[in-house]
Amino acid sequence: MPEVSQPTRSVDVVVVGAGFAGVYALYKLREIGMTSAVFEAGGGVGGTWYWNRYPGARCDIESLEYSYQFSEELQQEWSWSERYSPQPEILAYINHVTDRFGLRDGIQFNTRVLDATFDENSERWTVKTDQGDVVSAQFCIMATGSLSAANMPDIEGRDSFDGSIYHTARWPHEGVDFTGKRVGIIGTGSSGIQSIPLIAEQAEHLTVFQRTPNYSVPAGNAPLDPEVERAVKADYANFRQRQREMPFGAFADIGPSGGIAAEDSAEARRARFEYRWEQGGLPFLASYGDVLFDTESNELAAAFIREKIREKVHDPAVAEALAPDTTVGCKRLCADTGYFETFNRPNVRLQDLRKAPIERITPGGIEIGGQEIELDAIVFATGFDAMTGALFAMNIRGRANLALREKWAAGPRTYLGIGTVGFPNLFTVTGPGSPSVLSNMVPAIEQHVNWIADCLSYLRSEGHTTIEASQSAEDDWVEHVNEVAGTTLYPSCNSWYLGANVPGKPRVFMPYVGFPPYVEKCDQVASRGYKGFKLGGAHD
Ligand code: NA7
Repeated sequence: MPEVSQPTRSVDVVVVGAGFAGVYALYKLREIGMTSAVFEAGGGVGGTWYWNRYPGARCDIESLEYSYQFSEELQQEWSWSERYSPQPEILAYINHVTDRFGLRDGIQFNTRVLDATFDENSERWTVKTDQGDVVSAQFCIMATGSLSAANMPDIEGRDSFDGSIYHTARWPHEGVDFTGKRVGIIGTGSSGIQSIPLIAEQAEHLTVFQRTPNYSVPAGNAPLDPEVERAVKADYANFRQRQREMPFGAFADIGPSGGIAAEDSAEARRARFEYRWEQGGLPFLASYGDVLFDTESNELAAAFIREKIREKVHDPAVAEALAPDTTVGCKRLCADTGYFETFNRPNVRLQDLRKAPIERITPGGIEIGGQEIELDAIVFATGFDAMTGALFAMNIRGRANLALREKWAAGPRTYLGIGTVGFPNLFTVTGPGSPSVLSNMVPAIEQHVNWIADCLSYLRSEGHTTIEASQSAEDDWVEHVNEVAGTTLYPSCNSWYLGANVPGKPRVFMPYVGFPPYVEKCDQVASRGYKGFKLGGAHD
């Protein structure tokens, strides 16, 4: 007999997670007069910005854009100090928002949701936590984040290491002092590329274990120009509108993109790439309109970055090892501050794992080719089980006791990235099948939470008790997401967008490419009475 626990509490909505999505969901639920229970595994708000406290952690979207827009007062009163915000400032911001809108008392911290089960008779979810809560709710909002389940590779001997082991996504709150230490860092994605220059400055010696070299463009971070801030704040609504019209919902003022790289003259192309390089960060991918779509244009952009790497890195052999040969932008492009230059330091060594992989971790370090590299500390900058990891960490069961993990065993299947067949009244914020990580996350979160709140109000006013994606809408949406991804170069490398970084994970492109049209599609679905969803209750 399965253990039956009686709910200790009954609410309209359970929200899982108190990052940017969960905090705003709580705000909206209160606004529409719905009761809620919000559970957060961390000891505070912030989600990814609560956990990722590694040195150099910083957003790759500009501060004035990576922020909420639901309150004009909030937009006006908050001041960012840098063009790209460092993690402590983003964490301070989300804490400010939580307190300014009186939301903290609605969140239960240090509480991990273990289980969410839908009962077809009562049409309610029962949610259980590791703190013994058993809550009955009509709806569940999974605000669990796209990058929250850390990927910790199971390397032989890991537990035998005598020194300290860290993961960038679980960084100690008190910080780490690497002074006098021999440090090894595994991983050269965004977290590695941001932290390596700072760890190198502090450690006695740093060995960088690189499996795949990565493209990175200097972020061009700087103190936020007060003139820029004044201009944006003078007409924030217009700025947000420009931002909404951009392909990734960000970089409102980077200037026109477009054109075909291969058709420009070599001089004009160099000038265009140089301009974007100087501009810094992700806008480099907007050098031409076809960089993410056409192999030849992509290779021209990639070759430009490789040339820059060769200019920066003094040792030609190290420069070659650092120069990627894959599609640029296929893995998320990194934005760095002094990354490649770090390899000119005498205390930094690059260990190219393509030549010889890690054999094992030993009590004294990392063994490669029968040789031990002696280390006092190992940093795993090995990323996340992205987009589905945090959902699968819970036991989510829908109709007929179907587990979400089973339903998505061959890859996530959703309608609009918001709902999935067999799991009525369960919403995913920026879930797989929505633009999520291929858009500016905070506005994407607001758009989803607004849509969900409007939907809940509609269901209530029309007397519906359930909402569930229809099979045909879900099938069509999954096909559409795959079709659009197939027109791009995204599926051409082993990225976390595809789940390729986690052994055994099905290789399926998870985010939806197409931010501005997506918002229109969501609005159309809502305005047509939630077309593609089955609404139950009122007229059944
Ligand atoms: P990423 O981008 O997934 O990078 C993880 C890095 O760790 C990447 O270089 C991986 O190499 C490497 N990795 C992962 N597993 C291993 C093993 N077993 N051995 C050696 N190297 C390994 O994660 P980040 O945290 O840097 O960034 C994630 C996102 O956060 C980023 O895109 C921004 O959106 C913010 P691989 O490339 O798989 O060969």
